[in-house]
Amino acid sequence: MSSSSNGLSLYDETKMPNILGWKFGIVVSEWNSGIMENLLVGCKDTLIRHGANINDIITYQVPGSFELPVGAKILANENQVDAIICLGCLIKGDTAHDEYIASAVANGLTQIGVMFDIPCIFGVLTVLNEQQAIDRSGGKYGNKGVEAAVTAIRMAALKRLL
Ligand code: RBF
Repeated sequence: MSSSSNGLSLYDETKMPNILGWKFGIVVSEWNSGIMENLLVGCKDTLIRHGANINDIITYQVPGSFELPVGAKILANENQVDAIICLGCLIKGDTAHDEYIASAVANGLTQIGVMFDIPCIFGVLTVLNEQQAIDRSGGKYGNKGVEAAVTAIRMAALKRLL
């Protein structure tokens, strides 16, 4: 996977299912709020464009990316959803905090997905600086919020098929 690719931001919409009636959870971190707003809008718009009802999208806010796994667990315990999308933005600083947090979140979300048997999508930017985050939240490298929504739809469809 190339860091400069548009990934799933450019995808074949005709191959996507109609998701009317499907339920989705979104857990979104508050850190780096401008970036998060763009990821969230891209994510919600994509679900709605493919047929989801706004009332079937449950959004929980958590303080930071580190809290995403527990936020996802609370959401999974309280709601029957087809998939949970976790959105965050970790920007590298002077210390290694970003590596510890990213690794904890990746492990935590994997556990939640397996434990609850619900697709739990890692929509966390792990970038070196703010410009890289801007480029990936509606900028020249697409919007990872859109990609997270597309992945959630595809995984939810796989689960419904089986
Ligand atoms: N949370 C984020 O979502 N993005 C960040 O870039 C981010 N940077 C942090 C830097 C430091 C030094 C610390 C201590 C926390 C940071 N957090 C960040 C918050 C973290 O995810 C969590 O909310 C707090 O550590 C409280 O558990």
